[in-house]
Amino acid sequence: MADYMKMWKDLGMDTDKHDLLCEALPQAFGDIYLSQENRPEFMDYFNFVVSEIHGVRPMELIEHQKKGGKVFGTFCVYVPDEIVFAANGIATGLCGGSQFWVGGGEKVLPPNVCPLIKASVGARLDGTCPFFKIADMYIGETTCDGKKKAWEILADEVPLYVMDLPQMKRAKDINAWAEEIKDFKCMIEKTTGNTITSQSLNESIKLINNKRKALARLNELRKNEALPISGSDALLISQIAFYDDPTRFTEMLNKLCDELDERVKNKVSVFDKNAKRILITGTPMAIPNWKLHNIVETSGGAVVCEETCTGIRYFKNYVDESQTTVDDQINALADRYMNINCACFTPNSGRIDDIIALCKEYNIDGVIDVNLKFCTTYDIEGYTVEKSLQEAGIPVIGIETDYNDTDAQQLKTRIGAFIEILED
Ligand code: BJ8
Repeated sequence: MADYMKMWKDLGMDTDKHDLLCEALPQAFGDIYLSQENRPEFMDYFNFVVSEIHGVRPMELIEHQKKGGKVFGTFCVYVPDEIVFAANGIATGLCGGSQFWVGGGEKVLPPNVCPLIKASVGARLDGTCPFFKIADMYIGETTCDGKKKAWEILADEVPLYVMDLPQMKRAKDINAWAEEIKDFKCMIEKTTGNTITSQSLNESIKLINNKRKALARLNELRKNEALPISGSDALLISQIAFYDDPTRFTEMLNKLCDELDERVKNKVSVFDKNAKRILITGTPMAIPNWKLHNIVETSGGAVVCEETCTGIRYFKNYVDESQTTVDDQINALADRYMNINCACFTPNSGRIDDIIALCKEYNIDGVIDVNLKFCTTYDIEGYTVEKSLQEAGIPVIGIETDYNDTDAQQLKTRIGAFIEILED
């Protein structure tokens, strides 16, 4: 990594503590990623983005601020990035995915809170992540109880705006979400000093749709029998999508997909033909949480699809680009976003339908339903997920884990045994 020490110091980060993270990350990345065989050449771009994770993009965000632009940190795929970009702001994902930050979160949160929340709070309080320092404002949302209460703690640190997400999907809830997006638009306009027009919103809708289309293209390629890319690499790309510049990311991902098209034509696979095709469903895997994919893919499995917010839920469905007034565009945004099936909603049968459909589309041999410890909504919904899959005759295993590596060996044994029993 180049020398970004001055930038980190200027941001008020705890650079001594941050050095420990900078030492650990390349090792973990090397062990999990660079040790894979036959990776696509174009993964070099994504390797570079990770190797400079606390350098290149933070610098760009600071440059944007120097020109008067604002940066908004988000924690959930329901927050419409389109509104932020339409006001010449930048939205960047902030969810913490490392055990490194959990201790910092536990200083103010009870231990029985999900690690994603603890890591996100810890990254801010410990001053060990530039993204958390750079963001002018955090955008929270009323999804799970843990997040809702964590916003109150983070609000002492940084301006924090909370979007009130309905928890059902009746027509009146979709209307309520459209109203909430309108309020969000007003706040973003006020904070950035820029007016959102139908033209600027149309451009940002296309910008984010194009990112979704590139991610969908990548995932289409994973339906092939010869798998041109590993699930670990696909997860990494999805994680990077949350913070990289969207135009550059889309361009680079499409270039990678061109290479993968060639691989498919030539039947180049990164897995042995006997590898079992696994779908992962459940809680999101924020960067650098690569644990489960690595375990699966070193135990005879190939992850070919993720029904998670760092997978299909992030990019499925596009916003209608044909609307010409801001009000109609906001209704189109509300329609698209309320199509996401998070366990925070009740009922959430759309998610079960999605999982069953994905099993067919991706020719899945078995499903791993993963839950981050203390995530109550996904944990409880796991009962219905597993029951529905069993009724459909699809093998499934439920896993609960966190960011700690202490259960890695035990998980390896359980997942290895599960993959072993899957039929050819
Ligand atoms: S749309 S999954 S990104 S809320 S923080 S719910 S793991 S206890 S992240 Fe999420 Fe939006 Fe839903 Fe997706 Fe559970 Fe932890 Fe809560 Fe979490």
